[in-house]
Amino acid sequence: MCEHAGVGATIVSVTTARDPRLADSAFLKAARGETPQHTPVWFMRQAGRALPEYHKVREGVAMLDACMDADLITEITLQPVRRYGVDAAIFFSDIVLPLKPLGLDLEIKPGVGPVFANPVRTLADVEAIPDLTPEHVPFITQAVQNLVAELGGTPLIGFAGAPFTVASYLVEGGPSKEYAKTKALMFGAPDVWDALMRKIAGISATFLEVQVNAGASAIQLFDSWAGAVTPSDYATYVRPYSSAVLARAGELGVPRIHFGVNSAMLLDQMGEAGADVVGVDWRTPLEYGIDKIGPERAVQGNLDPTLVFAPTGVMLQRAGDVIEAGKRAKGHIFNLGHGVIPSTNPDQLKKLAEFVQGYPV
Ligand code: 1CP
Repeated sequence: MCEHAGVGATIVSVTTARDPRLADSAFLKAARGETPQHTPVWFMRQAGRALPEYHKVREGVAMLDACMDADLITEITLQPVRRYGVDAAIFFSDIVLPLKPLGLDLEIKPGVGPVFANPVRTLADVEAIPDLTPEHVPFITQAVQNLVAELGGTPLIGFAGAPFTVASYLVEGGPSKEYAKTKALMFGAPDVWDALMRKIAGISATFLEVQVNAGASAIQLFDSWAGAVTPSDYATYVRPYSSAVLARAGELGVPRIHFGVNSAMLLDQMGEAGADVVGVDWRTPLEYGIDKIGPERAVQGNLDPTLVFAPTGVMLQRAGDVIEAGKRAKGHIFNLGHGVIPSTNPDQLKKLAEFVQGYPV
C-alpha cells in the first residue's frame, strides 16, 4: 500500500507530475476556454452498466467492494476509454463511497442505489460522522496512480457528490422522489442542516483532493438533485456549501465542472459557486444554458440520453445541433445531458464519440 505522508486534508499542492501529453488534451483546453483541435466528448456514467465487459468483471462482486478495490477501479475506469476513445476518463466510484470507510452502514443495492441503515436526522447523528482523511481511502490514491500511468495523454476526471445530493441519501436513507425529509430538515432545523452540509462539504473536498493529489486532471462536482430546490433556497441552503467544496478544489489548480439535473433555474448560481465549466442537463436548451451561465465559463452537455435509442442518423443529427449550439460558449465539452442509460447499446456511443471528434470546429 502506498504512503500518504504529506498528503493531509489541508495540503493543496499537486504532488504527482502530470503527463506532458496532457497539454494537448482537447478536454482540458475546452474546460479552460481555449480552442481545442476538436470538440471533446465523454459520457457521464460511461463506466459501468452499459458495458458487457463491466458486468463480466463485476460478477459476484458487490458495488461498494468494487469501488474499494484499486485493480477493479482501474480496469472499470479504462473500459469505456478503450471502447469509445473518449477524450476523458471518469474515475469509477460513487458519490456516497467516502461514507463507507468512515464506518456508516451503507449498501449500494442493485436496481435501487445507495441505502443507509441509519438515516442522519439529528445533530448527534451528524457529529458521529468522522471527517475524511486520505488514510481512509488508500485504494483511491492507488487506483488514481495506476490510472494516470495507463491513461497517458487522456485526462482523468475525479469527482465527488455535492453536499445537497449526498445529504439527500443520508437524510432519506436512500433514493427519493420528493426529498421531503431532506427539505424538512433544511427548513425546520437549520442548525442541524448547517452542521450536516459542512460535514459533507469537508468529506467531498477531501475526496477530491485525494484524487487530484494522486494525478486526476479535472474534477466534477455532481449535485444531481439540486434541482429539487428553488433558486432562493439554493442560494441560502445549498450553494454556500458547494462553494466551499469548489473553493478547496480551486486551490488544486485543475478545472472544476459543476453539474445538476433539472438545473435550468440554477445554472447562473452553479457557475458563480466556483465552477470553470457548468454542466447543462438535457431538458435545458443549450442556448438558454449558455446565456444563463454567461461568457466567463465553459459548458458541458447536453444530448438527451434517450437519443441513443433513435436511429443512428437521427442521433447524430441531434448531436450536430448540440455542437452548433455549443459554439457560442466560452468552451464546450460534449456530453449527454445526464448519465448513460443502462440499456444503451455501446455501439451507438462509439458512433457518437467518433462523430463529435470528427465534427468541424
Ligand atoms: O451495481 C451497480 O453497477 C450499481 C450501479 C451504479 C454504478 C455503476 C451506482 C449505484 N453507482 C455507479 C457508479 C457511479 N456513480 C459513477 C461512476 C461511473 C461513471 O460515471 O462512469 C458515478 C460518476 C456515479 C455518481 C452518482 N451516484 C451520482 C451522480 C451522477 C448522476 O447520475 O446523477 C448519483 C446520484 C449516484 C447515486 C447512485 N449510485 C448508484 C445509483 C443507482 C444511484 C442513483 C440512485 C437514485 O436514483 O437516487
